[in-house]
Amino acid sequence: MELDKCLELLYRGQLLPEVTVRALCFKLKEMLVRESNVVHISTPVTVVGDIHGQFHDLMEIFHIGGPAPDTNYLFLGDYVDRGLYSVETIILLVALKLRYPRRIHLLRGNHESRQITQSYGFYTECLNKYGDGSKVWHHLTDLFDYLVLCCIIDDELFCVHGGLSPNVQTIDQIKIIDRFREIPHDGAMADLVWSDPEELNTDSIGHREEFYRESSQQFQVSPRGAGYTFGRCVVEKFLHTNDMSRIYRAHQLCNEGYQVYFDGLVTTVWSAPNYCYRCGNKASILELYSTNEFYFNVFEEAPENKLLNDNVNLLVTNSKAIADYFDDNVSEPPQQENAETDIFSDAYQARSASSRRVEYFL
Ligand SMILES: [Mn+2]
Repeated sequence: MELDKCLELLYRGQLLPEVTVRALCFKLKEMLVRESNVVHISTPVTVVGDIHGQFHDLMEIFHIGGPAPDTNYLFLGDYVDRGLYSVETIILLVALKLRYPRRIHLLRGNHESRQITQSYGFYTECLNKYGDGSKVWHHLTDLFDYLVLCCIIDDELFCVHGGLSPNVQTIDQIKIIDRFREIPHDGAMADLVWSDPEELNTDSIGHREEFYRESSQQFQVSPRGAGYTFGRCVVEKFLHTNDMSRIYRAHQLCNEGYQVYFDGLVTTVWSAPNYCYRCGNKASILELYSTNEFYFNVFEEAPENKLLNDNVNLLVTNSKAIADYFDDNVSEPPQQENAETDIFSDAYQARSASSRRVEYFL
């Protein structure tokens, strides 16, 4: 299928046939295998944080940020899981990367992983939209192994999904990681996609807590169970060692759409408004015009999500309605009835996905 024809269908939120998805993934792997773990790009570029399958909000991003390829985009990862349209979201981004390889850049997030996607919705969504026998999830998760880990803008802005690692002092150490694999549980590659900055709460610090202050600025075990939290000292040392000025990353929900740490040395960009259709947060994209000129373009959820919410609310408040709505001859054991009121459960996502009509186009 012609790439432009694919894009036309994908922009409308339609699914491509499995054979086309396989071909797109194969082509993109061919392209990405030649890329370094760390790609270098220049401003102007618009930086996008987590999307998590919120396809309508991705459309909103192109609306407010400008369409590709008129606007250059750097996506910081976490395209899949949580939202209801991970498949549509990731395949559109794959096609855009193939069509405009120098204007679209896709980093790997911690959710671009076989293990994580089996727990947070993407695996189930693939099976529900393409059928139990389909290999779409395999094609896409195999592709994830090829995504690059970091990006450097104008030789001084370091971009990564999560953050820094005690195993990484220099950019060259990132460049020698063997990234063509599942995200490991620990080590440099895991830390880059899992870690978080942690700002010291100066209000609560007294002289007796000097020891705490010192240690909290170093790497600490992360409450996430993977990666580390890291403080200002770690950031300053990394930036100085590598002659860079700032770090941009995603990976953490921000109520205002972005969050600035350490007087601007680290910034989180979050691009999933009303995350999971219930968090009520704003989202942003970061428009970088040059190294020191930028604008956080803050936005709220797409109107289509509101309709989705209304449906979800209606459904979760009326179990009879759920039964009728999902009247698709799938009998569920009664003990699972509670699961469907949690719209984030795999059971709910599976039923929701299977209730939508899947259309195939050649
Ligand atoms: Mn993440």
